[in-house]
Amino acid sequence: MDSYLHLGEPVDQDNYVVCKYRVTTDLPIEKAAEAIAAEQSTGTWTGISTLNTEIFNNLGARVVDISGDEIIVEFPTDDFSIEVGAVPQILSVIAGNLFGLGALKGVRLEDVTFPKSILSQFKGPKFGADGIRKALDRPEKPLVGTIVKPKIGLDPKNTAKYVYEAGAGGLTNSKDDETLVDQAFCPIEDRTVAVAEALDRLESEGHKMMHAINVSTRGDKIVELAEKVQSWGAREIMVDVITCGFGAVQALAEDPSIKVPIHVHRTMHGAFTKDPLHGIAMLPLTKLVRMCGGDALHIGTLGVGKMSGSTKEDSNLTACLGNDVPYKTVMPVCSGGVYPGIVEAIVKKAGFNVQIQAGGGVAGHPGGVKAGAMGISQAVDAAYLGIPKEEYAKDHKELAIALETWGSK
Ligand code: RUB
Repeated sequence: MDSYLHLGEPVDQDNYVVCKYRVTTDLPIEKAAEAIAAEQSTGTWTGISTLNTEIFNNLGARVVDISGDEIIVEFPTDDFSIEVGAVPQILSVIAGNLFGLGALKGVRLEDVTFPKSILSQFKGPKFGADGIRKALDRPEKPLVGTIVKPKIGLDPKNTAKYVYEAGAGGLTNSKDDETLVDQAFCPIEDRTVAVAEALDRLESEGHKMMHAINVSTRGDKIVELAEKVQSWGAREIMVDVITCGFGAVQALAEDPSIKVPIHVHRTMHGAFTKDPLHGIAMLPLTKLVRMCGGDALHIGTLGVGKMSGSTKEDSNLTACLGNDVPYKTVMPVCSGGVYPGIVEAIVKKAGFNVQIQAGGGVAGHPGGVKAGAMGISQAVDAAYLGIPKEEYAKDHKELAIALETWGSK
């Protein structure tokens, strides 16, 4: 049987799923790379009598490059299900047992690229960034949103009041937080109806806004819940993709009865994205969310806000907005410890085609939610106009107070 090592051979993006891993090991890295390729394709810890040359040559993974602690492993497309678009089996191949291999001290999936034959199995977003902008009548400026805070505890009436004040203060978006779905203190139907009334009132006052109702629940109930929430007036739904699964996003996005955008939260991702030497980087997750049909996705604050993350998230911007895949774009959501004083820095890194989003950075404003919304909207306007925030704050007191309260970067 030949080796899994095919070093120096050209990477075959057309017929293989190509993965980049970062490997930490005391073994010679070639050995570690072979162990990964074997475990994730046709091998195991020892030779086996049942593996013949034909299986090995047709389905064996190939290590095509080793540079320092980074290896490139490509998997034949025949290693993957032929059923129409199935992320679970893809992840079992590219991000499965390898994380537990005793031979490795650490291994991190840094990136993955799929051939057209697999990309074509997925439909991507129904709306995408452009569809969300069209619905909000906001063609160019960054979207600006909030997360209702406290993340749990407000009743439907006060949730709707928060949303109305946020919209009246100029925000384009708001959302449930990741832990709010259908608790007794805020039943999802009552919340959805109350928020819908607030959004209708804002629209009658000339302000278009979306609020994402969190429908994260068990797989066999999530489409039904989303249909109900839509019938109660929701203009956007939210799914926690890691806790619900990529299949949940895909089921909602591909269901013709769901006619509102899907805001994708990524809570729990930190369990495997945070360690730079072990786990899965955000980039593969971002690519899978776009394939499955998320219309907006949290990608962090490009190293500026509260959630740790390097500027490698810039690659997540490309994965959301790039034209290298046959799908609509995904609205990148920059959130997590955001406040007006860091909006300029985020927009400088991310550009205008993003959704800037703040919870504490709105609800924590000394003037209350509406003033907080005005403050961050003013920060976004300043960044869009290219006016330094300190300058813009001279004529915009809510921004001035926010800069005084939280400072700036
Ligand atoms: C942010 C918030 C979100 C985080 C999640 O609230 O509630 O859950 O954005 O992090 P606040 P990420 O603005 O008060 O920090 O967006 O990185 O997934």
